[in-house]
Amino acid sequence: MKKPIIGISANILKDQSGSFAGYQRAYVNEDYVISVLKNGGVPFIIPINQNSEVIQQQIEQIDGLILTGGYDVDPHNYHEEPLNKLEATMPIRDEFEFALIKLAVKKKIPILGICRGIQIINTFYGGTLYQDLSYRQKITYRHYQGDNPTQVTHTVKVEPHSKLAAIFHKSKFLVNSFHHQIIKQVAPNFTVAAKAGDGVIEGIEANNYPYLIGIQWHPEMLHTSEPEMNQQIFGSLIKQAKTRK
Ligand SMILES: [Mn+2]
Repeated sequence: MKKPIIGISANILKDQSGSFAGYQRAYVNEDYVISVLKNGGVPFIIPINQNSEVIQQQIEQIDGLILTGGYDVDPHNYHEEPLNKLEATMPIRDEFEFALIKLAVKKKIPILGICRGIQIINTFYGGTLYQDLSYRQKITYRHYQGDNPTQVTHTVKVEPHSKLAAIFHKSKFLVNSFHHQIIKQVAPNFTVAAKAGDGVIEGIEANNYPYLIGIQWHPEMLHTSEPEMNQQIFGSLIKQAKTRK
């Protein structure tokens, strides 16, 4: 049986210095590629573009989709003006990923959103975000940890009977955390499946779709330090993608 092809939504990196300062590169962090390879999928990077025919054909190539981390979601997409602590946005990436979700769902392709990925899913389906976690009126953990991506820093509790509970076989564990935005209102027809100990939403899943899951932490960065967690989540996506082959 052929391995399923897992699309990974790309980002655009602008060189900050060197001989190509300002030069734009289409890329993903290699940890996503490694995580797909390690768990039996074929990684397929999907570059940002604005051609609907091209996006349609990109989606036709894949059996599973990973929506990756990156820029803040443009708050206009959830009907807010930019607040002071909003960081860089990239509206063309929002539009591109909205199109990916829309077309992938038509084909019943399983979707895993990571970090920005959970936020773009929630926004696409009508939920809202805190533009910065300081706008939340409660004591909140540090969700943007230092620079060690392989370290786990805060607790996540998984809701019993959720899809995430079945994926992780555990109700409580430590995760890494690299986000300054968080979900405010969960989109209709989605369930909160995981929360940090401070109540911040760390996982959501669609009620009426086989596999449409978002998580706020970065299991792809944990393929060496927390291999079991990495295997459970990417393994579950790839297993679901196989059912489409
Ligand atoms: Mn967090």
